[in-house]
Parts: sequence; structure tokens; C-alpha cells
Amino acid sequence: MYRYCILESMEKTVVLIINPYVTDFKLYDEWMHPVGLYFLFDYFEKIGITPYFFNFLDPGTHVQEKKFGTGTFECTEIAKPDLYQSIKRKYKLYGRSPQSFISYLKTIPRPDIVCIGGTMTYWAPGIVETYKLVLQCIADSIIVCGGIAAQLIPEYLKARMPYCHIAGNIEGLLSLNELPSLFKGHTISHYMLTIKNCFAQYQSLRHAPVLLSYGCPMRCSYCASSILQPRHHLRPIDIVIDEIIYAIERFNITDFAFYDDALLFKKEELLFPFLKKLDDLGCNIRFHTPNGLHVRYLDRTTLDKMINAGFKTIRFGYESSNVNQRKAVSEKVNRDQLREKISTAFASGFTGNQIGVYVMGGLPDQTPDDLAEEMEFINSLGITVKPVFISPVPGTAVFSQYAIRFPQIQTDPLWHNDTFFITNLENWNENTLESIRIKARTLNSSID
Ligand code: B12
Repeated sequence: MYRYCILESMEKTVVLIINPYVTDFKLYDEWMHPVGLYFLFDYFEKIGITPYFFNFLDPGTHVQEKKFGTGTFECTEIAKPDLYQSIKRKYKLYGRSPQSFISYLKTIPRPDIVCIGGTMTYWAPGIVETYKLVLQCIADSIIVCGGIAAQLIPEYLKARMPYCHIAGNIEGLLSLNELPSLFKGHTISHYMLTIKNCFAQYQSLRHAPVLLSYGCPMRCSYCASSILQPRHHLRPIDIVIDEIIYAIERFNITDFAFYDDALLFKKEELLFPFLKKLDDLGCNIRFHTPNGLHVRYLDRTTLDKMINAGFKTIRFGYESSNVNQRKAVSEKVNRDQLREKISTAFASGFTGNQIGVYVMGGLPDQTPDDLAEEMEFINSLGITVKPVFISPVPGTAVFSQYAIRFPQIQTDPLWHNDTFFITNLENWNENTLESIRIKARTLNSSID
């Protein structure tokens, strides 16, 4: 089934790394980067191979630019899978045209190995589409798929991409029996990898990712972080600073988004010295935290440091204050604690518009009214409310719980889509979702 080829030497091996297409009802570039692929790129460089890189979701090719470097991607409407027929929204393939990929291939030597990434499990049809295009264009290359989706749904991908090795992560790549022995013996140290070298491949960019730590010490029952990265470790601050300086000097970037699961954990050891170093260097930066921060680690000192360092968009993972659902979200914080943290953030100088709180819809036994009431509470604090809907992620406790009622989630990742899954729960449907979205817009319009 698989393809093999004889690779003569490390220096002559040509590797192409691809960030694949995405299939979904919506996709905006809120500082999106395939950070895992940037590390993979650097790993190849460190073992003596300089790879090539093609990003179907290149943030330098926005069709429309939005605030703080964000924007929208090129897309085409595609046929809805049968499962999604009840959803009234358009289903799309996001990413640059096949023609732009074919043109790119003409500029590089013929790849021996093609590495395809992939993030959300329910974006799997986008990975398969990319694989098909690769098969058409580069006959006989060795194709490897890795990243979050490959780690969480390997069987699904294997069944649809017969000529592809499913590696998962970089360690998985090294242990693939079918790969040439060239790779064997090259252990990796995640600590030393940098995103900088892959970054250099872009023509233009308006934003960049920052990752200070890898993995998460928390064990929320809906999140797969601890399965994907079982150990939490801190990246060397000097490497991260070097990446930022590079992004500023090469692309004149001002907007940086944190990708950490738990940015505020061990902040005295990591975030604080990092911000101090940047301050000493006099960098003029705007920071954003699209991935929610843990509210419980916030205090006046932290918030003061954040506002002084240029944090412009801060998001908190509050999820739910309902006692039944708080268990599902590691008892994040209760309402009184949130109220107190928000007033501290105001005292530090943040405005309501800069602060957004994620509230999760679709937790076990939660009704739309529970969520609406939660949103009103967030609004009463004078900040922005951000409803998000549950995606059951394989390997998590919430997934196992839902798998009893919806066994399909174990075999079909399209079920994990945040826009679709919730519509199957009692009391939830497309209309309730729409009313939640409208409610959020109305509530947020009163926030300065
Ligand atoms: C940052 C982040 C985001 C960011 C940006 C995501 C992006 N793609 O740009 C934001 C905040 C926007 C986001 C949003 C969401 N996210 Co998110 N996010 C993450 C997070 C915390 C980190 C991902 C990351 O970049 N890690 C850092 C890199 C370095 O790691 P990595 O990608 O795993 O790569 C490593 C290996 O896999 C390997 N590798 C990677 N690619 C390849 C390829 C090959 C060939 C090989 C060999 C190796 C390899 O190399 C790396 C080093 O080993 C993960 C949790 C986690 N810890 O992974 C959730 C996670 C991916 N998100 C998740 C979810 C649910 C969401 C949301 C749906 C939340 C919601 N309900 O609204 C939204 C949807 C976003 C959208 N656009 O529609 C889920 C996935 C769900 C799923 N079904 O797949 C995760 C796993 C968290 C969870 N709940 O368990 N997210």
C-alpha cells in the first residue's frame, strides 16, 4: 500500500511540509498559525535537511484584512456531507487554489517526502483533499501525515489516505518503520526547536504566534491537551525573544498571539521575565490571547504587567459557573471570583472591549437558558461575552460521556464540529444557536 523510495543521503533528500486545506462552516484568521509544522520544519533543519513549506492558509494571502492583523481566507463552497444536510449554513473549503500549489511546486525540486499537518479532527476532509492533490501532483513521494488530527483520529485518516503514513507527532515520524533509515537515531529536543526558520519562508505577514510553554498542567474534562502533550515544559525565553525580534525585523510585525495552553501557570518563572526582557529591548508590540487564560492566576501585578507590555485582546476561559457544569471545566472560578478578577483588570486599565470571556455551550445537561443567563452575567460585568460550542475531542472524559449517547462520534470526526454537534443535544438546534449568537452581539454592542 505504501510508497517507498531510496533516499541516498540526508543533504539530497527533499522534504515538503504542507499546512492543508480546512473544511468548515466558518473560518477566520484570528492569528492562525500551524505552529506544530514550524517546529517540524526546524527539526528537519537541525538534522541536516532544509525543507520547503507551503501553507494553504497562508496569513500573508488574506482576501480581506481586519483589525490587529486578522483577516479572511480564500474559500469555495463545496457540497455538504450528508451528515450536515440539516445545517443551513454554507460548507466551505478554505485555502489557496490548487493552481497556486501547482505553481509553487514548479519552483522547488521534486519532493521525496511530503509532510501534511492538520489541526481540528473535523477538518479531516480538508486533509484528505490535500492528500489527493499531492498524489496527483507528486507521484511516488513518501507522504506522511501528523499533527493534532493525526494523533486523535489516526484510523479515520488511514482509511481515507491509503498511501500515507500516519505519524502523529515528531517522535512518531522517527519511529515509522516504513521510512528510510536516514531518520533513525535522530532524537529530538522540543526545548531547542524554533519557529523562526519556517517563518522565514513567508513572503509577507501581519501577525505571528508566541509559544512560551508546551502542554498544560490542567486536566479539563473536555480538553485533549494532556493527551497530545503529556508533559508541560517551558521553552527557553531567549529562543522566544529571538523569534519575536526576527518577526519584527523581517516582517515589521506588531501583532503577536499567544498559543500557550496555560500562559499564566508558573508566570514568575516564565511570562514575567519574558515581558521584562522585551521591555528592556524596547519592542513596540501588541499581544493577543485568543486561547483563553486561566482566570484563577490573575492578580493586580500580572494584569499591570500585561497592560504595560501591550496586551490588547485578552480572553478568559470561564466556561460556566453552574455547579453541575463547573466539574466539567476543572472548577475554573465562580461568579464572585470572576467579578473580582474583572474589576482588578479594569483597575489595571483594560477596557471592557479588550476583555472577552468564553462561555461554553453544550456541556452535559446544560440548557440554552443556562447559557443565556451566564451571558447576561458576563455582560453585567461590563465586558465582552464570547459563546463557544463544545467539540467532543477523542480521548477526553466529556467525549466518553457523549459517546454513550452518540456512538457515531467514535468513528466519524465530522460529528466533532462545534457548529454541528450541539444541534444534536436536547433543547439545542440551529435556531437556539442563532439566538445565542444574536444575544451575544446585542449584549456586546453595549460594551466600550
Ligand atoms: C492554540 C489553539 C487554538 C488557537 C489557534 C488554533 C490554530 N489552528 O491556529 C485558537 C484559540 C484560535 C483555537 C480555537 C479553537 N480550538 Co484550539 N487549540 C489550540 C491549542 C491550545 C494548541 C495548538 C497548537 O498550536 N499547539 C502547539 C503545537 C506546537 O503543537 P502541535 O500542533 O500539536 O504540533 C506538534 C506535533 O503534533 C507535531 N506535528 C504537528 N504537525 C505535524 C505534521 C507531521 C507530518 C509530523 C510528523 C508532526 C507534526 O509537531 C509538534 C511538535 O511535536 C490546542 C490544544 C493543544 N495543546 O494542542 C487546542 C485545540 C486544537 N483546539 C480545540 C478546539 C476545540 C478549538 C475550538 C473549536 C474551540 C471552540 N469550541 O470554539 C476553536 C476552533 C477554531 C477555529 N478556527 O475554528 C481542540 C481540538 C478539537 C478537535 N475536535 O480537534 C484542541 C485539541 C483543544 C481541546 N479542546 O482538546 N485553538
